[in-house]
Amino acid sequence: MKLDDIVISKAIVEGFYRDFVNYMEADVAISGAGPAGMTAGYYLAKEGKKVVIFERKLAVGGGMWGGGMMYNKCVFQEASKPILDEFGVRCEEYQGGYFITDSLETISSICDGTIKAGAKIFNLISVEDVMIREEKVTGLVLNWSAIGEAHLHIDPLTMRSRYVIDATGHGAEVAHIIVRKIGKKLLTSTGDFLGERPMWAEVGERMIVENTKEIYPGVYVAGMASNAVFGGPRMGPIFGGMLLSGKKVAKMILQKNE
Ligand code: 48H
Repeated sequence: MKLDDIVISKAIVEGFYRDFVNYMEADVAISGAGPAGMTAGYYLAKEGKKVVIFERKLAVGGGMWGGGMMYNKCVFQEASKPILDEFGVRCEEYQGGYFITDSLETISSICDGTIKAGAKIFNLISVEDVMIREEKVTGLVLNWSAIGEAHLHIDPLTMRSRYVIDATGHGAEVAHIIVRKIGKKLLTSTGDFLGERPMWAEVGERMIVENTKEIYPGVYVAGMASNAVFGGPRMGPIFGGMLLSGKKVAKMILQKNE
């Protein structure tokens, strides 16, 4: 077989185009492919939902790659171990109930599981706005991350979904967009974004799951963004809460049964 450069190029462009058009309508659109966003995507896709995840960066995995301060180990508490097992991430018990994993194995296994469960991940695409109809978020506004980096004035494209999950980490970007565009209408005590509190692993990990909630009709928050929106502490380099939060948000959306 002789290789044709143009066939290679056409295969890429047409293959991508087909996927992109297909995922312009989905059941659930997730902003951010960190541990929380991918875990949510996995559990939703596993139950047959049409799930798309948009990730700003070239690589998925968010804040997991560097473990703690570039020591590339991740720590998980016992409650999250069944999720690690489900993804096939190997772990070692460091001491009573604390498990350590290799961060690269953790990310690649979660990513592999999520995609194989049926969720589609688009990298290099940023969520820059939301669509709101009758006081409900109905989809996301997307642009190539490189366009933002280059400060080019180029209009975005849109996609529609029944539910949106803000899994953008510390930045809680979707929540910020909502407050910026339509005012203090989040489902928090003040309607505003409450902001992340100082480090406290024990409380931060508990609250991250409690704070995994709907923040505006049609929008849920998961992972670090939950504590940023609802005013919970950061927890440092322990990642079990991110997986538990991703699993919880998937369950909440599945219970809607729509
Ligand atoms: C598309 C976007 C956009 C956007 C951001 O930061 P993440 O890893 O978030 P979580 O919640 O899954 O995990 C948090 C964890 O990594 C962490 O930071 C911890 C535990 N910190 C504790 C502490 O004390 O510091 O992933 C979010 C992802 C990233 O990959 C971003 O690039 C992406 O979202 N993202 N993608 N459009 N507007 N904003």
